[in-house]
Amino acid sequence: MPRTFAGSQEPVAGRWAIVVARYNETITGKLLAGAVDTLTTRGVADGDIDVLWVPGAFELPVVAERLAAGRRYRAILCLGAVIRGETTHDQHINRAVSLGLAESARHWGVPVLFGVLTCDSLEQALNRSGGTVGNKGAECASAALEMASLLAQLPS
Ligand code: INI
Repeated sequence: MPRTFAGSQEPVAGRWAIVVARYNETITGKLLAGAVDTLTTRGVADGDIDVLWVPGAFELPVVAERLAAGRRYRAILCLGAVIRGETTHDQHINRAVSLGLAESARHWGVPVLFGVLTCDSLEQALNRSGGTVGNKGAECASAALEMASLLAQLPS
C-alpha cells in the first residue's frame, strides 16, 4: 500500500502573508477580498493575516523574498493584475514576477503563491477577480492552505 501525502483545506496554525499590488487596484482589491474571505471562511483568524501593499506587480518578488527569508509565514500569497498594453512592458513584468516568486518558494521551502492575473483586457481581469471565471485571489488562498498542510506533513 503506498504511503500517500496530500494537503487539506484545514488551516495549519501560524501566520499568513498577502502581498498585493496597488496597480489596477480595482482588480487587486477584489483579489485581496477573495483571498481573505477564503482564508477566514476556512478558519484562519483575521489577526493571523498580514497584508502588505506594493506599488505594482513588479515589486511583489522583493517583498515575498524578504518574508520568505524571515520564515514567519505558513504561506505568502502574491496578488496583482497585469493587463497588456501597447508595448511589451507586461511581458517583462510577468516573466520577472513568475520566475522571482518561484525562486523564493524553492529557495526557502515556503509556498509563495502566484496570484497575478496576466490578462489581455480589463474584461478578462474582471472575469477572474470575482466575475464569470472565479477569483484568482480565492484560488490562491485555497492553494496556500493545501500547500501549507502538505508541507507540514512532510519530514523535514
Ligand atoms: N504593474 C501592474 O501591477 N500591472 C500592470 O498592468 C502594469 N503595467 O501595465 O504597467 C504595472 N506596471 C508597474 C510595475 O509593476 C512597476 O510598479 C513599475 O514598473 C515600477 O517598477
